Amino acid sequence: MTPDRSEIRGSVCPHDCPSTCALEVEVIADAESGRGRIGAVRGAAANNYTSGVICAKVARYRERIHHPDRLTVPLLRTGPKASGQFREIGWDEALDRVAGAFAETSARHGSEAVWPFYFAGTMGLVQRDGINRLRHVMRYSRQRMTICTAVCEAGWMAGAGRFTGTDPREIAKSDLVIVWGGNPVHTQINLMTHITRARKERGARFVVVDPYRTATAAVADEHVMLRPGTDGALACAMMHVAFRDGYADRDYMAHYTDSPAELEAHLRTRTPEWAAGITGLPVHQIEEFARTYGTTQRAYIRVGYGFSRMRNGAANIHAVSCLPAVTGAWQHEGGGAFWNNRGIYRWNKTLIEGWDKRDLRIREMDMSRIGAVLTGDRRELGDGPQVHAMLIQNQNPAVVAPDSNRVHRGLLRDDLFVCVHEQFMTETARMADVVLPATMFMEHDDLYQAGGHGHIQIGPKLIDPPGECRSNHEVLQGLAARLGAKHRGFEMTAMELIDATLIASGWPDAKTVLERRWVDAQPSFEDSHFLSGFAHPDKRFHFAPDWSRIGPDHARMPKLPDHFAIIDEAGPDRPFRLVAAPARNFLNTSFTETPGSRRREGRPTALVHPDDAARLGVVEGSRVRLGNERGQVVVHAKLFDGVQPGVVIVESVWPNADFEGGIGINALTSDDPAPPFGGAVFHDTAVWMEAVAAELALPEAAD
Ligand SMILES: Nc1nc2c(c(=O)[nH]1)N[C@H]1C(S)=C(S)[C@@H](COP(=O)(O)OP(=O)(O)OC[C@H]3O[C@@H](n4cnc5c(=O)[nH]c(N)nc54)[C@H](O)[C@@H]3O)O[C@H]1N2
Ligand SMILES: Nc1nc2c(c(=O)[nH]1)N[C@H]1C(S)=C(S)[C@@H](COP(=O)(O)OP(=O)(O)OC[C@H]3O[C@@H](n4cnc5c(=O)[nH]c(N)nc54)[C@H](O)[C@@H]3O)O[C@H]1N2
Ligand code: SF4
Ligand SMILES: [Mo]
Repeated sequence: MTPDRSEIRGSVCPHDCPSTCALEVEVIADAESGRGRIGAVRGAAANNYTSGVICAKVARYRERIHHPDRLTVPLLRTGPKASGQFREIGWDEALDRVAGAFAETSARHGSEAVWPFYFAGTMGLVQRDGINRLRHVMRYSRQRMTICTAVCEAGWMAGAGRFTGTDPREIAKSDLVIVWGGNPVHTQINLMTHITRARKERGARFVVVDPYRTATAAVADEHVMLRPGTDGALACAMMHVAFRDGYADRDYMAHYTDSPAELEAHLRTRTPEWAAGITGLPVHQIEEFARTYGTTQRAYIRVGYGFSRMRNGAANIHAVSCLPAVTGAWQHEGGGAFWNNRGIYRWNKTLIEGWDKRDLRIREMDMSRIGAVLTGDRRELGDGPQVHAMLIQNQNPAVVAPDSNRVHRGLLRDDLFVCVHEQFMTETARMADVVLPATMFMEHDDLYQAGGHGHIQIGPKLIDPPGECRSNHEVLQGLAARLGAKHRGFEMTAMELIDATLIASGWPDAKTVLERRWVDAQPSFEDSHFLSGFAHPDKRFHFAPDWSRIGPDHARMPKLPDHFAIIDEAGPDRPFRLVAAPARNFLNTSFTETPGSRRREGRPTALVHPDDAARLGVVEGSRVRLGNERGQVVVHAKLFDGVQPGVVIVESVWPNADFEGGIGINALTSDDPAPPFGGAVFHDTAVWMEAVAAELALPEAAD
């Protein structure tokens, strides 16, 4: 018998994670059938950000890609919506039905009644963003991209003006590393490689600012365990100490910032005592943290996404980003701050997204408010038509969008046609009229940029997909042909789009990138540290941003960094602040289908402070009900002293079906848009909590 052949091929992790790991994949060719399958998946050692490390869930990828529950054929709904009753149909019939529904909707209600919907289930630029080409050519409603990064974008842009920052590989040269509102042990493990290097080689101090003792905080030298939504107050007090005790770099500020004198005057009342009252932190911890930060030149702040998911998130991100501009840490190797590198890639996405056909007068609706949109909220619909048809790719809004109860009411509307293109029968797919089977990243070609570092990479197709799966690009081509949507991008293969986009954007062509494996696009030291100026016309960092340039809801933003008191404060009716942070073994809802991840996560769980538990009669492992005006969920309690009393953590995002009652954590979260630009506020939720009495086993009723 001939043995199976195996070889190691290069790839890129496509998941929605700042690490965008360079992968080495064992591809095994079956000796009999010749079909490829995936063996071990490892991080590429030669990539100096990935450094050979990847997370465990992707190392186990064969569990996901060769999962018996993969969708493999198009399906048509035969029972009521969400009944799970479907029958198999052919691709031609499926695409005819979707195109037919879109054409009919456009004819009856206007093209804005069609809302193509997507997010970052894959981060590949071709397969993720190609849906916009169909949207723009057909004049369908536009989508405001708010669910993940909008609040960070607003807060970071306000001060620095450009999405880049100190190269994360420079962390190895830092003496103080602060992970602020992020949990890299769960969400981007590679960051820990660079932090570990700094600790080993330089004895760097590692501090985590987070409302709970995450797996990252547990390994840090110090955990600053503040109340959720109070980072602005902490940052202000730190800057107050810097001015008061002489850690502020006045020469730097005079040269590089807009209004240091106003800032200093404004911060005079923002004392550590003031911040202690807001953050719940002891005064001495704020003083000491401020002194450590102020006296360390090589101080690196890794700004996470977590603390942006608040109504005051943009103000808090901005306040934290002011710290290195006050102390001048930007000037030093290993110093400064970093949120995301998306500003460095200068993509020309005309071919991928159809920018030449984009018309900014067409209605744009907030994706985080999909529930509001689909239930007819005029604040989103404007004076345009109701949405009557959708194609959903790379997102699972029935689970991940805020205010799930409203989202479900919308998705279940009888006068709404929904096509979901998916890898698995997600809860969104179950609510659809037509379900199309999608390829996974090793089954199609795509181009990737990294948010958390500076590499451009190509992930080529390595194996054939199971059954009849098609890539997003192929589905869009099929719909375009039926709808008469004309654009050069529809005529090209994915690899041709990759090649042409690279060249049009001034990068090496696809062949070169494939040969070299990656292009290091990190700007120079000067540009990454903003030493040639910040990215505003006056070249200065803005302590006093012009928020009106950032978003429409700007009038109430604080003029200078502050505690912006608009969060969903706890009160007598809802005494707890809920944070719904990412779980380690899931990635959003991806991997909730793999047995290895499910086993490790256990079950939906609330981390409850022992004092709160004692007061409510909650014991380890018992059931608790969390609720507010939007909904209620039941989870099991785990007693945990790594939070302040009054704060509850539920790691996410479990499918709704895993909760008693069939509704998950986002039944509690709100779709209030965070000012000034919008954005979802997943960690800004006040709830009540009660113990659920253990059910008595009742005898069956006799008749
Ligand atoms: N409670 C709570 N809710 C949250 C968050 C939280 O922290 N707490 N985080 C929020 C954030 S930051 C985000 S970004 C969202 C993310 O929410 P989602 O975008 O829904 O999350 P993902 O699981 O990354 O991807 C969604 C789907 O894309 C599919 N997919 C992957 N690749 C492809 C492909 O090539 N083609 C097609 N057609 N489908 C594909 C996957 O199978 C998966 O079901 O969730 C948000 N929701
Ligand atoms: N394993 C895993 N990895 C993931 C994901 C996942 O679901 N699971 N999701 C991916 C996606 S889409 C994204 S956007 C990234 C997000 O990755 P991160 O940047 O890590 O952001 P979050 O996951 O939202 O939250 C991180 C931390 O912020 C904390 N936090 C919440 N509120 C506050 C606050 O007010 N102040 C402070 N200081 N901290 C606060 C939370 O407690 C949590 O520990 O991760 C990606 N990677
Ligand atoms: S750490 Fe992030 S990018 Fe790297 S393999 Fe895991 S999910 Fe993918
Ligand atoms: Mo995200």
